[in-house]
Amino acid sequence: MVQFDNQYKQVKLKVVYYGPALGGKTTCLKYIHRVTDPTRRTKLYALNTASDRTLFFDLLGIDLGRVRGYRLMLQLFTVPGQVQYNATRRAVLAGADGVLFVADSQSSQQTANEQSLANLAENLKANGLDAATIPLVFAYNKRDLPEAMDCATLNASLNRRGVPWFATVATTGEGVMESFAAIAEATVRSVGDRLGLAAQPEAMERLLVGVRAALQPFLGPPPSAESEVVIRPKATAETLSAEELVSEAVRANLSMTDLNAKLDQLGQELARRIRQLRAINEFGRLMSGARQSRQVTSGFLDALLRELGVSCGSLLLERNGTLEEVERRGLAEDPFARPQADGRSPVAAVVESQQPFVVFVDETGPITSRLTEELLGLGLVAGLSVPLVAQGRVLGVATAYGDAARGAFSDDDRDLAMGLAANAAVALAHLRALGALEEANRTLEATVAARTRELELALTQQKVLTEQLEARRQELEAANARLGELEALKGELLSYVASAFEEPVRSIQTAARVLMREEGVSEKATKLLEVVHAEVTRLADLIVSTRQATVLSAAEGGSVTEVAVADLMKRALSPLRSAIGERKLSVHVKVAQGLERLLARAEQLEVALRAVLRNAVEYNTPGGSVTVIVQPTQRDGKAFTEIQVTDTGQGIPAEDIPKARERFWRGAAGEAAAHGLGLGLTVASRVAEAHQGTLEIRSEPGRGTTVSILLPARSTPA
Ligand SMILES: Nc1nc2c(ncn2[C@@H]2O[C@H](COP(=O)(O)OP(=O)(O)OP(=O)(O)O)[C@@H](O)[C@H]2O)c(=O)[nH]1
Ligand SMILES: [Mg+2]
Repeated sequence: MVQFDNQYKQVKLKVVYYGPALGGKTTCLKYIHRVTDPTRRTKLYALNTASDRTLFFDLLGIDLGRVRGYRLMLQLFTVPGQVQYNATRRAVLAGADGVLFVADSQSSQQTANEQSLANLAENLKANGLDAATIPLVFAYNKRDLPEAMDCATLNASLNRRGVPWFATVATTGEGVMESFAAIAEATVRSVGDRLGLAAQPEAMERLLVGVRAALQPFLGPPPSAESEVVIRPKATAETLSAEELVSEAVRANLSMTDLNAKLDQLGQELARRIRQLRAINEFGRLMSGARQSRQVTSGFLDALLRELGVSCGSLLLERNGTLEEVERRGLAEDPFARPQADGRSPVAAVVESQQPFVVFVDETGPITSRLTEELLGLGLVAGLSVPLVAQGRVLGVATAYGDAARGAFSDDDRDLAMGLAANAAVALAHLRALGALEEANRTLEATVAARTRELELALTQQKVLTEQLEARRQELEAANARLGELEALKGELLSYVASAFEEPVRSIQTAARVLMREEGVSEKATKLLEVVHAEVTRLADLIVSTRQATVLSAAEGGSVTEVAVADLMKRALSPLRSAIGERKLSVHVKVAQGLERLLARAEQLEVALRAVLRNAVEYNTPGGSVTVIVQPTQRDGKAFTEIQVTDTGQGIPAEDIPKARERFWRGAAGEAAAHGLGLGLTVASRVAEAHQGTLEIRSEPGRGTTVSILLPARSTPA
């Protein structure tokens, strides 16, 4: 009875080795176990007595490859040959899909052979199986013994259905695999028939070719001996007499072996999982060292195909919203990348859903779609597409294709592919981020370089400008110095000319005045003398103004010397004597003790004092007085020497006082009098400042004006 196991996607076919006691059934299974590929078979489960006589049965699983996506697993059972174990034989025979009858060729055993064959027919019937149709093959064993009857005789007496038969020597393995291949093929064919393949001879043939191909490698000389699992019971066969007990034990043992087989499969699956994890890990390690995306894409597809055991596949990466093929192996074109009936390709669906896509085409079934047709046209039956997802974004799709020999992709295959794809996606995302960073760096460097060049240019330009500016400044300074020199020269010349002219002009002025008062001067002469006096007075005023102007232009110049206050007063007042006399003014001079001598620029101070005195004389009222006091004083806690000049003139209105120091200001009275150039107070103020002092003006209109030249106290010699 065919058993479908959906969990492991496999079909189990049960073949029972039947025959007389000691005929060689167990020896056959041991041989098959020994020669088959460990990845193709389970362990050999045996529950035998100490003398190797089968107590219940022996069990061996053989993997024959895939059919319709299911793994084909042949389970080989032996029965105990001893007559008394019939209940066990019947139980073991239940659900058998095929029988291999091991006959003992020795003539002494012919009766036992015949009895066993009859017993087989009975037990098949008891299990609802048809002895006339069940797949059956004969092995005429122990051909090496001298007592062996010839095969024709054995065949004539035993093989009434005319099924395939083989001459075997189980101890050496002769004919064992051939007879096994025959019963395997007969059983698969019978199962195929029952699964509906009878109507599709080509599909059936492909199935059988697969079975033969699976067994072909083992039809050769045997390798060295290998251990099998032997479970030896404590009790002997003789203690188990009750048939019920035997049946019970058989059932228990059947489930035990079934569990053992499952355990074995689990072990194999675990080993497969570990292999997968190793592969994913190893791949992840490789990818972490990748420096170029080509290394990742090519390495990934190669690893995927290698681990899945296929040779065809492709890798598409998402770029600007479309999928571009970057790798392809073993195919002229990629069937999953082509749009299907709904206009969409399977790979596009994978990108959208972020889920894997698995296809298996049953070559024996009807062609259901264009995709199926395309796959079969390329000699492929299975396809598996997985998305490359990193940080929730699909970067691409990888697809692997398998042929009929490889069979369908299992859940394990899908998990493996997803694991590899996740690693590749992370590696690609990492490389892309790295690329973006490098690009940003390059842009930044370029910007910095450009800005640096601009700055360097600006700096060079600025340096040139600074140099030009400095040259201009030096030129200007030189011109200024020359100008200063010329100015000083002019001042000196003017000062010299003015002082040289002063005395003769004063003399002419005095002479003219004296002559005008003389008795007997004709009227005509008096008129001429008045003209002379007026012109000379104007000339004297011009000289004063010129001297003041030269002082003003060189206020900081001149050296400090010791000045006798009495001399200073005399020199300052001397040009004013006639004006004082004319106005009948009285002049008083008071000098505080200790201030008889001052440290000052003598020429300047004389001009300043004369200017102040001149104002005091000219703007005075006739008969008034001019008082000069030289005294120590304090301003803001600092000591000063004050030269104070007070007149009794008309005074300056308060609002005009700030203007009194300005050049050429003469006040309303001054304008009327039109004397000099109005430089007097300006000059006095500049001279005071040149001595680090100041000029103070106080006035009471109608009563008089007081002007003080304040010089720092240190101006007094020690
Ligand atoms: N000379 C020779 N001895 C064989 C051959 N096949 C099996 N034997 C021997 O026959 C004896 C019985 O073989 P088994 O394989 O245990 O027989 P069996 O059919 O399993 O017997 P039960 O389990 O008791 O039914 C063993 O000693 C084997 O070594 C053979 O082809 N030639
Ligand atoms: Mg046995």
